Amino acid sequence: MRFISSLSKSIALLASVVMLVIGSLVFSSPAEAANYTVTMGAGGLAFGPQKVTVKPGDTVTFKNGMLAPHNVMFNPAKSPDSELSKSLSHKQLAFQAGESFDVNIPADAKSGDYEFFCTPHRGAGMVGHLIVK
Ligand SMILES: [Cu+2]
Repeated sequence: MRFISSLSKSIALLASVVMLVIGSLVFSSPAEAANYTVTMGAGGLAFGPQKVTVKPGDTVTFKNGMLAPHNVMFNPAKSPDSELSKSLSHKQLAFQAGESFDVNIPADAKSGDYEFFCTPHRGAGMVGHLIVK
């Protein structure tokens, strides 16, 4: 009986260690969501940087720089997912200095190159790329 009792204690101890290891793996493995900032009107009528690489779950903050107003419209024809392209778009123009808005990349976002532009300055070449890895 004493043997069985100490055996069951050892099993219980082993089980708790296994649970601890599994628990730490589960909670540490998902990469933390990152936040990136893109300036609208960086050194002229341009996004800065013009290319931002993100992972699903990340957030991109678009912030007014110079020569406002700006907005961010994703081009459905130049993206791997036209529906997502539309939902990521921020049609409303930002007029105020330093004004910003966030674009959240959904957890199920399809990877690829999403092209976006600023409506008033598209002709001037204000175009950028969001690369979802
Ligand atoms: Cu603009």
